[in-house]
Amino acid sequence: MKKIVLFIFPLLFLLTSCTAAADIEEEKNLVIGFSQSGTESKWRKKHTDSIKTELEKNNQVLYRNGYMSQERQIQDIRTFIAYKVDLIVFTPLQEDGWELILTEAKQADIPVIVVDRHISVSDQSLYITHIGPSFKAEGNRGGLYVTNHFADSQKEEINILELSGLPETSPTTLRTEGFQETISRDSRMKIVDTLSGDYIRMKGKEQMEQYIEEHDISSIDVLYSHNDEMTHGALEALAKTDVVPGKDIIIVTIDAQEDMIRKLRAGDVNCVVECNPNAGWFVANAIERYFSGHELAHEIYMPETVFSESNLDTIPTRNY
Ligand code: GZL
Repeated sequence: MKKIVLFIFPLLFLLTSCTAAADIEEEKNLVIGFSQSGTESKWRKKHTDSIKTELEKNNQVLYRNGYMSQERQIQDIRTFIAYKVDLIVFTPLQEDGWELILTEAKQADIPVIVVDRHISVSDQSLYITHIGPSFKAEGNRGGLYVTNHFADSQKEEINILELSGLPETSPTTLRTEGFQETISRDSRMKIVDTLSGDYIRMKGKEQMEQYIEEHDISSIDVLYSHNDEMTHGALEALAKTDVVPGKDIIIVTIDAQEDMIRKLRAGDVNCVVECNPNAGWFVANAIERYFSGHELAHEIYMPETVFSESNLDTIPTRNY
């Protein structure tokens, strides 16, 4: 009798622990297709790493880089559908043009999570949630820095040059909208020109060099740049002039890459608005809740802040 107990008990233990391990293993077997829009900035690379690292803890991730091509992203998503993935995570390059491919995903009964930039679709059921920053609030924070900076200035006119990101994307549209909304409280402030750098350093530099050639840069009081990569390009262009960045021209930039925080500490720029790239936890949490049967909010905002000379000592290490 004793021998039987000695034999059965360990067998039962082995079977139950195998079942538990299988359950845990089962949780690991979600196959997720992740389509990223590109690798244009250190911010974007951190965004990709954050999502991949977090999802790969418990899932298999098929990652595709769209190289800033919507056509490639559409092909990538079609590949995920052919593979019958459990869920698709994608960061759209631009706002429009996703209706058809997302309808294909819906017809294949594959849920989609949109991360970072927004999409414009008539059927909101084509994605289960959007996770990202409040781009309008980022613009508001940049505008607030500028209005506070000039609050006691005797200047009668305050000329602002805007260096905007990729057209027809929600960060570009909303960063302009938020900034405009805030500076409109000071009638002296005016965006006298808007350049487009597509969020790319070299293009930001080229646009700024051309502007400097064709205009009197000394008449510009503020540069409002939609991302740090383009700001680096603009600073390279300004270095060839006698304009002192951070002093002759107040510079507001968005993302908060480590290399831009160094420029803030050096006084070369004045305000760095954070755009949080660490979407990984938010995406993984949304997936876990979705597959546990929870209803997801259609918009999940990520926390962000703003850095300037007033809080230099509290800026966390950026890791991007
Ligand atoms: C904003 C993101 C922007 C970043 C840029 O969330 O879409 O795209 O601000 C990146 O650095 O190119």
